[in-house]
Amino acid sequence: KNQRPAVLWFTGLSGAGKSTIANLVEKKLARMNRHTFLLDGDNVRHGLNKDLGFTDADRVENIRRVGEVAKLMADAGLIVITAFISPFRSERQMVREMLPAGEFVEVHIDTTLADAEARDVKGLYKKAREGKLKNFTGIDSPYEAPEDPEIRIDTATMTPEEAADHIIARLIP
Ligand code: GGZ
Repeated sequence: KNQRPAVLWFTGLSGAGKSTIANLVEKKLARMNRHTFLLDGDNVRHGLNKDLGFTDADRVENIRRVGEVAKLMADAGLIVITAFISPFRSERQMVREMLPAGEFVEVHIDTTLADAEARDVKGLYKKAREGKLKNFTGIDSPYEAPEDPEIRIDTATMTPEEAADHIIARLIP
């Protein structure tokens, strides 16, 4: 099937639902016979980027490498979906500028810190509050929300299913 390459760049706090929604988007696009690849912490931070932690410099390098891989895959014609916190505006801008105009689609999975912390699926916020986990995004490391993302998902008013459908409708009008 003819498809326009794109990089759907998810950004948002830990626990916002980036991975859940990204997985749904990928599954739905596959059903539409689109060729996709999902890059996330599970397949990148354990392999290509296993030398990197969560200092500011390591996060920037994490995102730089993910951006370069996403670019290669988009050059091969894929719809690439990435699910990383990517907390800094400047690093997301760096990836945007790596790609041909229009290919980078910033998707803000917008949740309040209070909501993410209340859910705390993995208990990481609790650990961060107790000082057992340093440089945790939203606690003692910043999250710079996008000012003008192509797509904004308000997790308080949309289910993951609705979010995925909305993203796909915006991508493939
Ligand atoms: C933020 C951390 C940290 C710290 C471990 N800060 O909710 P999760 O568990 O599954 O997703 C988070 C993931 C974030 O990795 P990214 O590669 O997306 O981050 S970045 O884009 O900033 O490079 C969280 C876990 O790793 N995790 N320590 N200190 N998240």
